[in-house]
Amino acid sequence: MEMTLRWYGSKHDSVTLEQIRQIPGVTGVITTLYDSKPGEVWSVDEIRAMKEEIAKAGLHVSGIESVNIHDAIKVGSPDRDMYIDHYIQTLENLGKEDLHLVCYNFMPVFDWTRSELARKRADGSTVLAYNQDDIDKINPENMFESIDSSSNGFVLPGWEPERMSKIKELFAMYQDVDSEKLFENLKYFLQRIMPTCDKYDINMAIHPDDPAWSVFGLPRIIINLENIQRMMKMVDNPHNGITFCSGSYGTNLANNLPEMIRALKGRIHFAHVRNLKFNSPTDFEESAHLSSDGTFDMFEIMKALYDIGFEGPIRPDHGRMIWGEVAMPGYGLYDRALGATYLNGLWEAILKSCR
Ligand code: DNO
Repeated sequence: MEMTLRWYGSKHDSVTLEQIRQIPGVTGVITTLYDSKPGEVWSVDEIRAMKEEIAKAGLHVSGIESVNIHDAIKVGSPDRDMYIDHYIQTLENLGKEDLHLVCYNFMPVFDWTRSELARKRADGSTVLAYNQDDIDKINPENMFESIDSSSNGFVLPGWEPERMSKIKELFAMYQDVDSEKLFENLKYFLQRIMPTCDKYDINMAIHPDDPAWSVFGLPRIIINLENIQRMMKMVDNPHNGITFCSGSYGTNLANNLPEMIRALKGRIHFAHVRNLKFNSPTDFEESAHLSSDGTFDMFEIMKALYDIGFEGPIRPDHGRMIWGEVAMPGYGLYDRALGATYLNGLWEAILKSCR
């Protein structure tokens, strides 16, 4: 495995490449073209410039998170083929630039969802948190006003003001899209892109829906082992794989994370590893990565990845806000650096004890 950190680009991230370079054991970054919109073609020049900037800092691009999918593809509207053509062109350009990992998601309207961006914990740190009762009180069509104001002006992906102005339209687009239809549209998309993935050896790594159940009445399908297996079988190609995100699959306590990892051998192309602390099955907060601070046994998760021979990039996932840092919720430097170091420590211990 390779330890990496997600980086939002020099224009948007408070964390610098120089800082990332100084985290022991982190050699790559996971990034994207943050100013591109879903449906746009990424040019070779833009991809090359991104790679060069990162290489100058002594790091490399380990994978793209994300090449986002246009809603037309998710709902299967008549113009989807044009957007899939654009996606294929972007994949080709990434392949030509020797980039071989693409994380994406197939969540309708929103990406990951939390009800609080800065819940205060006993030690004074703040964390992202989710409470179903709070979510149930939100009318998605007014949700921009509903989100808590303690987040220094940051919003979750998918909740940007420019999208919020179109929210009614977005919900209307998904009106006739249930889980079956979403599966069908995902299959159509994957079938069309696989020849390009084969040609350039690009691993597609779908990110789970977070939380792993339907939110605001919208269908969510990438939520458990059964559905992942269905997705892999319907387009049975090793390039059709997943991002194993412990914090997303872990939102549903019925998901046994180490067991899932073992069952998905060969199809996990990327791993997001973090912990959650549950206060009830529908109220959780994003704890420190350490096993004892949350609900998951992080050793067992790393051990399962080791046992399946996982060789892809791992990134510590959302971190707490600590030591007075002001950054995008979940994506500050300090706690993610602690997370990377802890995960590297677990990995070293596993490697040495399994020799
Ligand atoms: C959350 C992230 C997700 C992920 C996308 C992938 O922190 O893991 O936003 O990047 O769902 O497309």
